Amino acid sequence: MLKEPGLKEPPRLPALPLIGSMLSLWSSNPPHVLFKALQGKYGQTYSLMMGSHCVVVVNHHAHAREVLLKKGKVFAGRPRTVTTDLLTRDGKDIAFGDYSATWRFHRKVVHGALRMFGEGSASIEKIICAEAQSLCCLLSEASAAGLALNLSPELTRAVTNVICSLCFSSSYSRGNAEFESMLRYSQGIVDTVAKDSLVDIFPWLQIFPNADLRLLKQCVSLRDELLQMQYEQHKTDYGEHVQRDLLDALLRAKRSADNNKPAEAGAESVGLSDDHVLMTVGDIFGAGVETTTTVLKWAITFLIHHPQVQRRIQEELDRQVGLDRPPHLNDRGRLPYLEATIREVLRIRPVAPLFIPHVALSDTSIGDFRVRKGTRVVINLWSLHHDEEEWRNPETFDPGRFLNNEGTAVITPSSSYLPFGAGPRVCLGEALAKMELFLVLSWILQRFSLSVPPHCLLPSLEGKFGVVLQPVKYKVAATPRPGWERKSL
Ligand code: HEM
Ligand code: PLO
Repeated sequence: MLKEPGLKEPPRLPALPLIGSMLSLWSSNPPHVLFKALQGKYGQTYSLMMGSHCVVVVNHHAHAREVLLKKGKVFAGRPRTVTTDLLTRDGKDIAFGDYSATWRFHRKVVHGALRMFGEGSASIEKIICAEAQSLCCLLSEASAAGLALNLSPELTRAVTNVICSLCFSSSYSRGNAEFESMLRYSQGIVDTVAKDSLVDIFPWLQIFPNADLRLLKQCVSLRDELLQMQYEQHKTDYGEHVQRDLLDALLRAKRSADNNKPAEAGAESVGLSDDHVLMTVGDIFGAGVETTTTVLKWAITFLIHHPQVQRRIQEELDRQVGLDRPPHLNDRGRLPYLEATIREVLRIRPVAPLFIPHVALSDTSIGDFRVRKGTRVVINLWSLHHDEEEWRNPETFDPGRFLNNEGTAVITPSSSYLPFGAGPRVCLGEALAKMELFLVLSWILQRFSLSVPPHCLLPSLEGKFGVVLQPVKYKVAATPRPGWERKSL
């Protein structure tokens, strides 16, 4: 055990044998809001018991940075839970997989492949723009017919097609039965996985009938069927010299690991089972779809609440891009107000307000607090992004806080901002997500103004907490902007 002098135990919530701190956690508030409020009584970093597991909750950026960056490797573990084990065949993926040589190899292969097919490739911009265009055509048809739309399935399809093309070189058309099935199973998984539900805290509850667990198992087996189909197809069509997509890249890495030839010079020779390949591509697919779609939905929710922000983005687009061409990725530097708006959306409604829990891989410390090996560490990003000491009026949606005084460049005004995490477990899709958010929002706002349909209430700004924090369903009216009424899209 760590015997450094001066280290002390973090303040601890009351705990009873077996049930842990459950009585103090009983609340109608979602966990990120409750954990923020508990700082008042216990300080910024405190511990609690979830069943038999010790959990340290971190609410301040200095301690969060120590966990993620300074001691990133020490805190790079992940806990095993009943629901994530079901989703990932016992942690054979990247996001929920524990820190190991196979995990490091995996992350490296996927990171390289994402750079090759995603961020680093000109064609990804074309793919995103094609999806943005098809989304705009749909808005135009709906508006001509005087219809308001629930944009959620349409945004999901656009984002899914980008990730499908990256992972499998395929895409879905509107109304495709496989896509409809994917929408249902993915929502089922988001609603039931990794929420610290009772069965994750008390694994023995599995022996009793449990509706959530049943739903999760059904959804996971539907997802696995779709992934397996793609995998079989790719194995049949695989050619040593062409890498079409991420699945081909994983197949190549697997084959060279199987032949005991490291995929790259210096890489460790660790095996990749079929399950590892399937679960990893499942991760990228799931993360790729649910996160970016959720941010787009939050962005539109806040834009509807703040028409003046919409107008300012549109003025910037009119000035910098005009009416004669669509926005390109290399316009990003010329559109600081849009960039600032995206940053503010990611601040005010972080996709993963509690990240995925980290685990201490050895005895260590956070600040002056002793942390034992095996302790789970929850970073409360909600507290970081709503810290009154760091952000003026943190509950107010104000993109201007991310601009310099002249309004000409984006800035990050506080260190208490980590929407994609940091360190060894930093998000793998940050660059791709930023490209998608920028292109989809700029295409839509260049052409349309968004509002609630007449006689409807503004959409709720309260999210539904799950493995991602999602906005509730609502309808949007899209009105073509002057100059775009009859223009071919
Ligand atoms: C992990 C945010 C989009 C793939 C994470 C984490 C956060 C995050 C906060 C957890 C970090 C931690 O536990 O310390 C976001 C946001 C996104 C986004 C805000 C969209 C705006 C994506 C996309 C992909 C992706 C598009 C895939 C292409 C992943 C993966 C992990 C991850 C694989 C797990 C990394 C690991 O555990 O090593 N993301 N993400 N994300 N993200 Fe993202
Ligand atoms: C989303 C539902 C999918 O069907 C499966 C899936 C895989 C990876 C998960 C993702 C879900 C939710 C968002 C997660 C992502 C891995 C990293 C990402 C948790 C459950 C974040 C934001 O941390």
